[in-house]
Amino acid sequence: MIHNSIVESPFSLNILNGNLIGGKVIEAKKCLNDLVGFFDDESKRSEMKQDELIYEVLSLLPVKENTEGGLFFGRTIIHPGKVGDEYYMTKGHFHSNSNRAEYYWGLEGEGMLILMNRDRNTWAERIFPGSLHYIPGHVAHRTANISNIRLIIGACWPSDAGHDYDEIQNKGFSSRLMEVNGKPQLIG
Ligand code: PAN
Ligand code: ZN
Repeated sequence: MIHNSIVESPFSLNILNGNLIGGKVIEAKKCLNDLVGFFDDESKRSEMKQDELIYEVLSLLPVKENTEGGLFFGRTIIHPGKVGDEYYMTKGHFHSNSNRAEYYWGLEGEGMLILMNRDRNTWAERIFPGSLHYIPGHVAHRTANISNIRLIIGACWPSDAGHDYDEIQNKGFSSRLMEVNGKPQLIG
């Protein structure tokens, strides 16, 4: 039993790049071949190098998935690049427990947080080192890298949020973030 003693936290965070150490940290990597159908130009995506790494996620899970009242903490790196004119991005999801909110913040690089509500209205917020984003419940979220370097973001979400990819997998977001005349623009 811990009684009246000073203990070290089992977790540590590299504040510069979001690397997480300690506890149960799981890693997920997504390559181009994991993203079939997510980009506008599927034929271009299918002609590209399929094992190119697009994004990688570290998630710190101090409690079991679905625990009510717990919090998870994550770090996502989105590598720079485009499929045609569309920036590399995460799949995007609603939370399975749809009303669960989330915080994102920018650590490195420049990007866009693309948000879509249940009425399929889409908008975006610029991500930069120090930017802080509150994602309300019932809002789908994905991040796109609009810079030439890695985009690194941190995230914190409830342990009973869950991830629901179905609507995005089937219908996408109502707008896509494309490069138009060298600048990011929401199209659609
Ligand atoms: C994030 C995302 C992470 C990867 O941790 O899961 O950035 O994006 P996809 O899950 O859409 O592939 C989060 O929003 N958690 O809830
Ligand atoms: Zn989320």
